[in-house]
Amino acid sequence: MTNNKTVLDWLKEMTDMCKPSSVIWIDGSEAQLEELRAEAVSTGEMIKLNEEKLPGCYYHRTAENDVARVEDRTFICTPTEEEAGPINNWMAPDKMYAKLRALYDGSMVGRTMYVIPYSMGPVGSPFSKIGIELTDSIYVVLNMAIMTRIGKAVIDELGDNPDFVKCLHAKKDVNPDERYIVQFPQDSTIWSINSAYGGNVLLGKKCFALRIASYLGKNEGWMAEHMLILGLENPQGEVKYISAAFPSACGKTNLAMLIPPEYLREKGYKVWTVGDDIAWLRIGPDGRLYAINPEAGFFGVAPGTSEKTNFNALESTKKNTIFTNVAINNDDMTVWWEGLDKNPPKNATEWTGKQVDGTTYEGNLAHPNSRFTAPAINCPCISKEFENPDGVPISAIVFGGRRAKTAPLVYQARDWEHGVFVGATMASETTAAATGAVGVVRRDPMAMKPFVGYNMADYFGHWLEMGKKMDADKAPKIFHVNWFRKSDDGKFLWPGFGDNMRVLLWILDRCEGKADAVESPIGLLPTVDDIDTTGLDISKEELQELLSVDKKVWLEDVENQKEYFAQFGDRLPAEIKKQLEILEANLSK
Ligand code: SAT
Ligand code: MN
Repeated sequence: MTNNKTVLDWLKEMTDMCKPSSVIWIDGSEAQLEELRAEAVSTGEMIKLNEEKLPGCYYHRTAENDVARVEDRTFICTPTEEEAGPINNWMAPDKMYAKLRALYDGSMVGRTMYVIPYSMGPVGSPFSKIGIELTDSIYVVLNMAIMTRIGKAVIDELGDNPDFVKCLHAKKDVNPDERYIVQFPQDSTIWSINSAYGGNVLLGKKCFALRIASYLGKNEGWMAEHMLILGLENPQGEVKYISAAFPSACGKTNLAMLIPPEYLREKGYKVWTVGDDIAWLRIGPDGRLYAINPEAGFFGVAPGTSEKTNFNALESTKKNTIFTNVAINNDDMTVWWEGLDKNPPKNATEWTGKQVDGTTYEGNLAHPNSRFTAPAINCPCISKEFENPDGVPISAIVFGGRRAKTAPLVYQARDWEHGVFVGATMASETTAAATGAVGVVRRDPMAMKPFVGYNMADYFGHWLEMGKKMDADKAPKIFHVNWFRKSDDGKFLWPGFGDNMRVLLWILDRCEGKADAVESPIGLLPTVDDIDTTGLDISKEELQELLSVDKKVWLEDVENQKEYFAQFGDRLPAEIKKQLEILEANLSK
């Protein structure tokens, strides 16, 4: 498929090591993909679902020990430990290469290696970057075909260029003790072994589009962020774009595909989805910040997705979708998960493969981190700008997390520097998207804790640098939201989902200088009258509680922030220290 010497030399080195019985180039044609689907069904790797109800849809089950990203086995192998920083696992590149070579050696004997050329971003866009993933898993090929642009057009676009991200994945025997997800940023190389689950093996996603890309972005003056991108259209037909960072499984897909409350729909408001997980951002010729979604599909959390919570996501999964670790309704070969509806199938296959009566079953039929891989073009509200090679201009950047108590519903940073600090002090209660305890508060700056490909302190510095390159009136305004605030008796205070639009409207009005705000120790807050509660069953007192800042709780958080920042030592930008001092002083007044 190519005469690119760098590609061919690398491929030879990898095949000499992994020793596959055959090598197949993925050209991206539907005929080839269809053959692979048939093969995966014949070997049991995938199960064909009901062709009438779910045309083109397949089911895949991973090993029980292999159901989420494994952060403790994810490494950033920079030449020095300093470069990877204190929150990444690190090993010297030589040592890691040697260790992994031994594991990869002969790992594909008797198996086929697939060569997948793929583009993150529309092929040929100035934002886009090319990768090639070698894998022995058809599941990976078929997922990559949904999540990225693949095949001949991409390898043609690469031409003789030696500049591409070299990705190697071997399923091996899925041994969790020898599972490694390793990034070598200086070599633009990703090696993954002993997993067959989503984010560990679809190497274009977190490994490339965030870890490697954040490193490239720092060197090349752009940003790779864990952000959704949405367009909000007002009744005059003007669309403004917002990008928002939340940790995994905190509702990015839901926010990206939000359906406005009825009274706003009637007025003519609409939301358009550009991306649900990753944004690549560059400063455009006009000095504004532009974003593309480098992906071509959604790898969304299935549980909790319903007609009511996310109609558009559910619609997106109705055709040409791969479901991973959800439950099967054996009667009609459709899928089910907790929160889809109140009618679990009686005759069900649990995600582990166990046959159960779903109506009497206790526990989860679908794994809490079960997923759908759906083409973005299936989404009823996909933005017209989705394929725009120049991206969309960003008016507001929103940070958020799950905080039962601390963070108010919404507040605005005073300026870019303060906004970077707000992002840097993000924290959230953990979810099932990564292995480990669920519900524990952890600091997750810009939702990038598991995804930053270099020292987090330098990453804060890069954010500050990007701000210096934009005039204050052109740079996006920065906000923080928390949909998950709870009352003392443990109930969510805010309805969330479509009603989050009410908060987005305040945010955009602030960007245009049309809405009021009041100063608070942590930033600019709306008053209870600034958030439109038309048709909502929420009292002024409850809204007041949602917008309140408890200084005592915040001062405790400041202590935790200090401890967190201490690990970066002298590398922490002075500006972050300054912002921390301002916050503490404001709270102590
Ligand atoms: O499994 S993934 O890392 O791709 C999804 C996520 O955690 O957001
Ligand atoms: Mn994510």
